[in-house]
Amino acid sequence: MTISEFLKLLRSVWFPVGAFTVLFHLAFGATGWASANLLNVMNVSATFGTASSQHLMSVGPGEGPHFHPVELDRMSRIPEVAKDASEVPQIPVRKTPSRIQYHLKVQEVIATLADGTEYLYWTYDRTVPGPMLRARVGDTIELTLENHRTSTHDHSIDLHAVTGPGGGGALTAVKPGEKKTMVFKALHAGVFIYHCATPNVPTHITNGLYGLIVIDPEEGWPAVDREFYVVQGEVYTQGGVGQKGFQPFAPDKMMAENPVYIVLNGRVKALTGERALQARQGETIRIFFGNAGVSRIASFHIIGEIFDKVYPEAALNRVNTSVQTTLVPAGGATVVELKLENSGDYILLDHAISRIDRGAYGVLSVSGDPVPELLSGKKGSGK
Ligand SMILES: [Cu+2]
Repeated sequence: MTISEFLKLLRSVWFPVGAFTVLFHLAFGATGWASANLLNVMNVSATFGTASSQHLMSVGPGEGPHFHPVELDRMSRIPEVAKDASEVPQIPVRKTPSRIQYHLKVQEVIATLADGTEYLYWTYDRTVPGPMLRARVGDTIELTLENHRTSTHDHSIDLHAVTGPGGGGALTAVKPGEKKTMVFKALHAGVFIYHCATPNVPTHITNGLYGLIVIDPEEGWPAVDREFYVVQGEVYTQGGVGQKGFQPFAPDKMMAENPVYIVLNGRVKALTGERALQARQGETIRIFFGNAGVSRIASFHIIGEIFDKVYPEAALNRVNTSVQTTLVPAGGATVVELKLENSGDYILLDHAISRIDRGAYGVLSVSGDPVPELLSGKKGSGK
């Protein structure tokens, strides 16, 4: 064998393995997503399928998008998966950092997605989004992640508030029935998405494994009367919008970035009726708003209101004033503050407004009296 033949042979062996290893480590860090071993990475470049599961062609890290037939009788059903927007933890303003403990449990559950439509959600603590976590900048957070024994998949958590490989994803990778604890320090104040980082990552996120962690600045936030917690997410079902019955996950629609539903707090109408955001005229409110993606950018807007303040991308060094609509990237968040001068119902939505027909809306209900100086006239008879 000549030297050039030897080098050729070496390249042919090294390239598929070595190049993938290098790219994978560059993209995700040596330990991030470490549970996705190299064999998995290489296997996904082939399409394969069985009667029980179908994997899509993928060049992503780890297992490709796929779904398993759901054994409906074996999964737990819960009456409500939507997170109540008023469930915002409050922590006192402190002069010094502290140590905070959180315990989250991943559980896969069947719940209502829309009227007459059910979906198998993967949840942190049985709600979508998962609980809002909160700490102060400089705090040390001890986070335990537990995976319910009935889970059909491994799970994990990557918090965008973490500084370190994978955002903690590899340190919290748990098999069904396991739990693991990681400790991290919050270096940056702001509002950060957290999500499952177990391959196939977009599948785990879109199924419901996401939420927000708020890291309060040292001096705290400006005083408001109420705070709310809203996260936009996408759901990819095999049936089209409004199709009744249990709807399995549709990996092909996710790959095509064509969500069937786009929802606020987990399901269609999660923030309407008795579950609307409730406030009183004259109050000032703050909304922590996140976008879990997995494909679309959100254009957050409240019909009939103007954001007095927006912290763009939830960055705290800059405040924009008098904003109508603010962009929230996939995997990002924003903070808006507004004084409620008038009363009535205000629709919050993604103002890529065709999405309201996919569920991307909720209601802010403000009790009080109409203010004719702000808006007056006679309702028309038209529809
Ligand atoms: Cu997961």
